[in-house]
Amino acid sequence: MNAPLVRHDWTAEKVQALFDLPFLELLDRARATHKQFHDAGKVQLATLANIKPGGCPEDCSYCPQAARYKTMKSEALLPTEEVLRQAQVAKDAGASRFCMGAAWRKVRDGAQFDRVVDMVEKVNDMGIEVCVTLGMLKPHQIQRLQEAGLTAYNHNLDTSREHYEKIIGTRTYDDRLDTLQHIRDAGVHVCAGGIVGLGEKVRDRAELLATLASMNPHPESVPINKLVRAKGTPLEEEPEIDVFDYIRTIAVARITMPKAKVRLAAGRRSLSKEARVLAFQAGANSIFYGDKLLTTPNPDASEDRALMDELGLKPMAPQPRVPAKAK
Ligand code: SAM
Ligand code: DTB
Ligand code: SF4
Repeated sequence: MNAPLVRHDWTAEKVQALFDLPFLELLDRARATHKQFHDAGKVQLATLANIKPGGCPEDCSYCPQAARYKTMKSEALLPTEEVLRQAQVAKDAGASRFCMGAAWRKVRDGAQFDRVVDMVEKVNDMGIEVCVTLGMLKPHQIQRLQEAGLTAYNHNLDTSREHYEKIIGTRTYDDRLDTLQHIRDAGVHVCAGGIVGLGEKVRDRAELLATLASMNPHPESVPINKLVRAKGTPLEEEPEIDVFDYIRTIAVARITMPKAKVRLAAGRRSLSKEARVLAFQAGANSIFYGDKLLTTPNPDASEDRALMDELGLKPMAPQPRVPAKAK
């Protein structure tokens, strides 16, 4: 077995070759990489909060928060006190990262963004990592979030460039890449991953991971979502993918981006206990923790704690990019 290395010269062909490995061989390589670069006894627990639910003008075919599918009502930006209350609950439950999501196409300067910047500062002052996902943004906007103490910004590429246009028509792959570059340039950690089960081919998964793994440096976290087939969205009836195909994607993300936190993200509820264990074995070292994702259910926190106890896995301690301000 070749020694695992951090490389940035990945091509879709080289990544596809990993997907083509016999399953157990792939798992062995991913586990070896995981153990070389991480404490394999630790899992990052990241709790999600939907701070601005629904009403999004985009047409992402998978997303129940797109206004056009009339799947839910649009709600206002949550009051800051409510968000801070949720962050405290997450911290007390053992989460090391608090991720706030808004169903926005892009960030607009103004009172609402000012409030999000304030939330970031206050959550960071609680001594936990803070992440937001607010859609596309410009350099001066990520700069403000950076100064407020933001640890990471989540912005997913979702799939390959080619498959992307079958899933989203209201923005381009290059729009996504531009935002990722602004995040990197501002010195905020990049959280970027994708979704499997969008009707894509294995080749599309290889292209997505090759794009992420060609970045230098690699994204610090890589969420691998399994499509949650939300009622009322165009992908509601999309066939469920084979669980091993999902695990393979995690393993390949681990091998190609050895230092990243690879997150077993949306769709975990559809996995058996055994499949969740396989995902950890394939190199996942982060999960969304808490009973709800943004609009859909996640495994109960108590169920996750029980599984972690059974496997001897411990939660990672928070490592905010900016230390909390002294009171
Ligand atoms: N509006 C912002 C954006 O799109 O960047 C932030 C929130 S959006 C809900 C964050 C990510 O959640 C999407 O990029 C997508 O990868 C993921 N996501 C949304 N709906 C999903 C679903 N039904 N199943 C799996 N992942 C989903
Ligand atoms: C990510 O990659 N997955 C999260 C988070 N980043 C923001 C969102 C998953 C959403 C799943 C569908 C829902 O609950 O609405
Ligand atoms: Fe809007 Fe984000 Fe949902 Fe797309 S994924 S519809 S941008 S909230």
